[in-house]
This record gives sequence, structure tokens and C-alpha cells, in this order.
Amino acid sequence: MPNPFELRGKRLLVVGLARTGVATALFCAERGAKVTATDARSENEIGDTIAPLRAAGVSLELGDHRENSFLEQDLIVPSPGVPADAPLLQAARAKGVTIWSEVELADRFLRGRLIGITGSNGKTTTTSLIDHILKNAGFSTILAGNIGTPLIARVDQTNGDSITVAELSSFQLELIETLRPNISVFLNLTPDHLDRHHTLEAYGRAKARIFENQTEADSAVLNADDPATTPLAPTKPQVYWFSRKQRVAQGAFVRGNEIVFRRDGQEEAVLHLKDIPLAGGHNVENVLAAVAAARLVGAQAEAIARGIRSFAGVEHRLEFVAEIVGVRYYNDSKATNVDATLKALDAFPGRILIVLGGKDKGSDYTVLQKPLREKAILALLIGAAAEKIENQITGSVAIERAGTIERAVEIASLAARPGDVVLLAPACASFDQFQNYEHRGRVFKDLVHQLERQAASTSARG
Ligand code: UMA
Repeated sequence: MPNPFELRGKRLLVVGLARTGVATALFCAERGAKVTATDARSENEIGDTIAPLRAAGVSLELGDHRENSFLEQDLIVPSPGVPADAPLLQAARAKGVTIWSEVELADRFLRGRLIGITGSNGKTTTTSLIDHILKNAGFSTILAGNIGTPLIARVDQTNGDSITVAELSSFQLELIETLRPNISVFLNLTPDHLDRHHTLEAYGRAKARIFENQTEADSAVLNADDPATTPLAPTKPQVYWFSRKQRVAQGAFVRGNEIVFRRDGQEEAVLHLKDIPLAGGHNVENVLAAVAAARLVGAQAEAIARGIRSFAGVEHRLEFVAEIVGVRYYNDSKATNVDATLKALDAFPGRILIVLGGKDKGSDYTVLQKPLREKAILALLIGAAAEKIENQITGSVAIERAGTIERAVEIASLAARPGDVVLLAPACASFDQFQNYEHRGRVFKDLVHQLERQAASTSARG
């Protein structure tokens, strides 16, 4: 606990009352802070998740934000979904109010070691995989962060021996001050969230803050194959690289058919590529990063290999849903940007019917043209970004404006032939039609399971 923070008696404003805001407000109220919590949504829209806040004595300002409440605080904790440059936060900043993300506050109460994982893609898989490997190797781990459970909701469960494995997003990292992972992992940097960060440079800078407070006693793990992340390598922590293409001086790499970890001139084989239970070349990178992080924490090569072999994958990440009359359905709802969709397309040999669209984040979809031409037979467009996507991919593949995910699955099921793949990998955020990407993925899976039941009853009637 390097930077303890006294909450008792502090005036504190929590902005946004979804998962992060509710957990933060409760945590601070329980520790004696005078907490106000505000959300642009009305009480009706938010629902009963805020009932515990009332009981804890949090004062609520719902349906709108009040400027005065932003100016008269000791600390403001905006949720990740609230832009850091929102005018009310700017005004508070100008008055000298401290503004921290929830992970910054949480880190001040965290005990034990912290592994922080960031990157544009693969964070969720790598975070889950590191947690799985370490649990299997006998470590006491806590999984939290952008993966879905706010870090602050888990800090009370940490102790001197625990290892917290936290997925950290650019939205969380851009508002840190002293947060310092013992091991930081930076997977890759590709365009995403440009509606919030405006430029790739600013987005990269926000993510690179993961290294900012690390010292010589800490380690940083970076992707040697990604030219966008290599220039961001820090100078203070020990740097370890991972690579699919080259042997690295310190870190994890592929040699022939094996994954090898190398440190201080010593090399050890960890596992065979064929033992990786996840599809796609990008998952080899995620495994390499996880091998390096787990080895640095002290897990032995054999235990790491066992952990990887027994990893079942992550929900909404190239998740196999069902095979219905020879057509395989995959849910990659977590593909919320173009790069993730490119990786999803790359994971299959061809004949893909892909569901694309949702809320645009200022993305360039023209880069999808080539893989769509080569691998896809139909693009089903949904959500608010449909028109932009259609304009940018037109001519590369047959297009259907499905509008909704329900219609997209229906059209796909009628158009697909045995051997085809129906893939939800939308390249967009979900918030125009769904609560979040998990909700979108669950709706997709429910629709596919309905089809499965229909197909079963048809064949039973036979
Ligand atoms: N709101 C306001 N005022 C505003 C803007 C928003 O009041 O000006 C309110 C909204 O009405 C809503 C709340 O803020 O009630 C939304 O907050 P949120 O979007 O931060 O929701 P949380 O449930 O707290 O989810 C956040 C992360 N969301 C985002 O980063 C957008 C979740 O990551 C994360 O799992 C969760 O905290 C726990 O840490 C999601 C995500 O999409 C998965 N992350 C991005 C990504 O992975 O690419 C970064």
C-alpha cells in the first residue's frame, strides 16, 4: 500500500452510476467520505442498482449533472465511460479539484502484487489467461478491472500474498497519478476509441501511462512485433519482450514449434504451439505475453504449460456457440474495433457470413475490404454505423442491411450452407442497441440457441 489515501471526511463526487460508479461510491461511503454520485441518466433509466447507495447515505444527483457539485469537491472519480475532457471535469480541474480514475483510487488500497494488462486487443484473453495460469500454479489471484469487475470492488479481498491481475483500459489509465503495476503488459496499439482520444498518439500516450510510475524493481512486457508499441518502451522497469517472429534478448518467443522463455542468457522451452487451445495467430501473441508475465511472477514453466493447455477461452472472444446443420456460429462481440475484426477474419479459412456494425468510434472500415473480399461471402450490417460501413466496404463483398441482430442472424441462417461460418465480429461499440458488448454477445448466443432448438425439433419431426 504505497500511497494510502484517507477518505474519511473527504468531499467526493462519483460521476456515472454503472458498475464502476456504484462500486466506487459504496467503497468511499463505507470509509466515511461525504459522497455525492451523479449520472446523466434518470433514476428510472438506471434502475434499482443504486438502492444500496441510498442506504449507504450517498447523495444522488440524477438525470443531469450540476456544475456546482463538480466545483466543490476534494476528489472526483469519473467512470471510464465519461470523457476525461468533459467540460464539467475541465472546470473542476481548473479549480484545482483532483480527478482520478477508479483504478487510481483502488490502487491506493491494494495489497500484494499487481499485474496490469493493457493494449488495444487481446487484453481480456491475456488477463484471463494469466489469472488462470497463476491460479493453477497455486498462487492466490484476484481478477478485476476493465474485464468487467471494477478493481475497487475487489481490493478488500487482497492481502500481502495476493496477485491482482487487472485489465486496464486507456480510459482508466489516462486518469492515474501513482498507480504502479509490479508487472505491466502492453500487448499492442491499433486505432480504437479515436472518438475519445482523437489521435492514435494520444491514445497510445494514455495507455503508456501504465509504465509511468514503475521503478527498476518492476517489469514491463511489450510486443516486439508491433511497431506502434516498441517506441513506447519505458526506461526504468526491466523490459521483457515477446515475439512470434524473432528471438528476443529477454522475454518469450517462438522457436520452431515451441514457445521459449529467455532470461539472463538462459532459455527454457515452455510448450508446443499445438498445445495452445485458442484459434488465431493473435492468440499466440497473447500466450507469449502471458508466459512472460507468469514466469516473472515466479510460476514454473511446467505449471505455465499446464495452465495454458487447460484454458477454456473467454466468453465473447471468438467463442464457439453452436453448429447447426453444418454451419458454425461464433460470437466475437468483444471485437469492438476494426483491428479485432481483422483478427477474427484471420482465424477462419473462408466462407464467412459476418455481422458488422453498431456505434461507430471514428474508425476506418476500408481496411476490411481485402479480407472481406478474400474470406467473406456476406456482410450483414446492423446499428448506427451501417451506412458508413456500407460506404467504406462496398464492392468487396455482398452486403445486406439487416438493421438488427435478430434480422442478421435470421438472414445468415437462411443464406449459410454447410461448412460456412457465421461470425459476430462487429468492429464497433454496442451502445447504440445494447447495454454493452456482453449484452450484444448474449443476445446473439440466445438467437443462435433458438435456431439450434428449431433445427433439432425439425429434424426430430423429420
Ligand atoms: N455517464 C454520465 N455522464 C457522462 C457519460 C456517462 O453520467 O457524461 C454515465 C452513463 O449514463 C452510465 C455510466 O456513466 O450510467 C456509464 O459508465 P461506464 O461506461 O464507465 O460503465 P461501467 O459499467 O462502469 O463500465 C466501465 C467500463 N466501461 C467503459 O470503459 C466504457 C467497462 O469496460 C469495465 O468493464 C467496467 O467499467 C469495470 O471496470 C467496457 C469497455 O467497453 C467493457 N471498455 C473499453 C474497451 O474494452 O474497449 C475501454
